[in-house]
Amino acid sequence: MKIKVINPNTTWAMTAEIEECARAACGPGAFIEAVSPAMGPSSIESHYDEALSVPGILAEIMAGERDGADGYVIACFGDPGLDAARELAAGPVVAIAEAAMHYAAFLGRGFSIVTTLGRTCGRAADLVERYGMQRHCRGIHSCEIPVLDLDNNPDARKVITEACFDALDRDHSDVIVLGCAGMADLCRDLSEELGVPVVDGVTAGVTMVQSLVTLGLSTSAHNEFARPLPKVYTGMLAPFSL
Ligand code: 2AL
Repeated sequence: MKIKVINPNTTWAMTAEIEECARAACGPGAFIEAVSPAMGPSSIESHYDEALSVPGILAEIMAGERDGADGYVIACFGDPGLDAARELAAGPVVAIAEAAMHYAAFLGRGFSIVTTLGRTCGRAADLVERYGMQRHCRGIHSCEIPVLDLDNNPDARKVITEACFDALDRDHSDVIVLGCAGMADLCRDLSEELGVPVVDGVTAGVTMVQSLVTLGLSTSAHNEFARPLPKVYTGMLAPFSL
């Protein structure tokens, strides 16, 4: 089984870290390939970044279809391009905010999301509504560390840990959901330190796709997610014509 993990930002060091976490979660039963698109923002922390990450994601889905990928993970907590990716891919497509929230709902009565910058909290709140998670999500918190500083700021782990403790306390929640793919490597240690389940969307996403592929399940192409109608795209988008 081949699972393609798309880190929609173009920071390959982060992609390598995502790949390592995804491989450790799936074990030998799946071949994981993590990629960054050839075009797009170096990190995603605004609506503008997110919108401009989508063509690169869709190009990677198209390439994955040619290369025989069995399923995909979109590894950015804004879940960019998810619906469009589902229209293109034959196999299942799972995005990390979606996967993490569903896993967290199995593990306690309420979860708190701890993400990077405060300006990304609105998107996370929209996704909570989109996935019907209002009953489970007790709060969305930021640690005010930009995505690309997660690996460079020597205080990042400490700041995120404090934000998680604070979230558990303020929200009376049982579970933490990590709000960025770049936090995947912190998941185990945080869980030990906090004493509650901590869900990272990358590992939730790949194991979810692994399960769906194992069960022979994929996106229904019956109605909305049928393949897009063929038409001409112009200008820079010409390669996207179907
Ligand atoms: C993210 C993420 O997961 N990757 C990225 O570049 N930005 N999300 C976030 N809330 O910062």
